[in-house]
Amino acid sequence: MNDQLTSPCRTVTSEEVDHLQEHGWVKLAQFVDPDVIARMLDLAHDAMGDDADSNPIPPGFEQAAEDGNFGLDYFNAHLTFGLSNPVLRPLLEDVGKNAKLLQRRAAPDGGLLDTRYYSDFFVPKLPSSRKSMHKGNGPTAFHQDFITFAVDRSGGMTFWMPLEAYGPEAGTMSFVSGSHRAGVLGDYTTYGERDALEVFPDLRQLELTEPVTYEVGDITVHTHLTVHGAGENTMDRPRWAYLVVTQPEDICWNGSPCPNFRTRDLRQWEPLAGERFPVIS
Ligand SMILES: O=C(O)CCC(=O)C(=O)O
Repeated sequence: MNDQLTSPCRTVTSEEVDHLQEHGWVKLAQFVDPDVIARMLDLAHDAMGDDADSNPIPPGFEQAAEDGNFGLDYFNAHLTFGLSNPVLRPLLEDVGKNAKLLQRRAAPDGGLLDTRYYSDFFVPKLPSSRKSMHKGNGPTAFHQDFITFAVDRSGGMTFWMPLEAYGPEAGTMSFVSGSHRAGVLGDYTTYGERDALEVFPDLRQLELTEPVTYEVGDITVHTHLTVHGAGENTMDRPRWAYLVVTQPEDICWNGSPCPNFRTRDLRQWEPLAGERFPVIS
């Protein structure tokens, strides 16, 4: 394997950019070099164990984990801070360049607006048949991401990268095509036992895609206004995936508490910039 993988991703086509703009999501076939995916899978195993459930439980939450009350239903999220990792950094830089094309927002001074890094995570979905320490073994209820990220404007996107070939049995992504034009639909925690399709039945007028089948190197990208979900992982092993979240260059904090970044030293409406949120396009 080449130690200096300087170009882990190909460039998106204009058809792919149009698809994202029209439907709010796009599948990018063979977007990431499979060698890079193999290295990412190794990193994920190192960080989370072969069962994707062996990453440490934060101090003070051990009993909650024993009782099944720690973590999210959707996946076991592990923040990766990939910009400091030699495998992930070149990938994040390629993601940034492509995010700029997919975002396709004109900059005030001409050209296309740049994109910023916001966060990256390993997000294995654990087998639904087994009890786990971090939960993460349920379906991903249909939801929108926007309000969860505590930012003041739309334009953000998530690059969803499976680390192996998966089909629907793994709990792969489905999208409500065109839902990115439906406005802001609230935080998923306000839906109780329901999901966005139940709370906003108008969404049922739109096309719901089948769960996507991914070969190694295929990924999907969705905007933070696009409603999406995934089924349970019915396999007897983890569904390994990696997420990169990008934001438009002029993004600001909206002032609300957020688990994704430290807000202590920020002021409301202040740009999310500097070393924590670098421009990557
Ligand atoms: O990985 C999943 O099942 C869900 C991912 C998701 O909700 C997201 O990328 O916003």
